[in-house]
Amino acid sequence: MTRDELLAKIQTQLKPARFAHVQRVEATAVRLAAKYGVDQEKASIAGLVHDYAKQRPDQDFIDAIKANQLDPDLLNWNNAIWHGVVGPVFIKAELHIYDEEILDAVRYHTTGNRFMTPLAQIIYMADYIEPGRDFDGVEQARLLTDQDLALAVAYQTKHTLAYLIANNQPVYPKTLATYNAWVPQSQ
Ligand code: DGI
Ligand code: FE
Ligand code: FE
Ligand code: FE
Repeated sequence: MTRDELLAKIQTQLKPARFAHVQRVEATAVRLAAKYGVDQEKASIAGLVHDYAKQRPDQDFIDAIKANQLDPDLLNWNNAIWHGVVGPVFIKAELHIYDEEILDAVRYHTTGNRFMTPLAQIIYMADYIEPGRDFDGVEQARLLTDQDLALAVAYQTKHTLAYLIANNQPVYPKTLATYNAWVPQSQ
């Protein structure tokens, strides 16, 4: 599939604002890949597909979790978690992308993971700092991402966890595992 064909398929799944976001994540991820010696084509594809499943009905995810015998605890969560963790089911079936490093970058883009390849770290950060993002701390996150990817991953993970706790949100266990793996050792 060419990039234009991939873009056209993604566009059918996403509203315009979300489609614009994934293209900014792609551009940010390709830039970071060049800087950090990561495969730029993988960064492009992972950036474009990371939110592919973001606007699907909940029932699609419930069906996919059952049909693929994924962790039944996933049924206790929602789209915020599903679109990353379960998204690769749809990316494989509909976009025919099977590269496990790309699929892992999608799986980990929301919660992070104990182990993340440089590609997964880049997608995690590109999603957080793409030029359309505007929140307290985003400038610091942008500076850190250009200086030290691991410190940037730790920064995002800490701030996301603090945000969830401040807002009485449930913390997905993998988000906490990401915190434990990346934050204490970053000091
Ligand atoms: O899909 P995006 O909006 O580009 O960004 P994302 O996939 O990084 O985040 C989606 C949402 O998930 C965002 O509102 C933060 C939220 N989130 C991240 N970790 C957790 C979480 N929500 C809950 N409840 N628990 C988590 O551990
Ligand atoms: Fe997302
Ligand atoms: Fe994110
Ligand atoms: Fe995103």
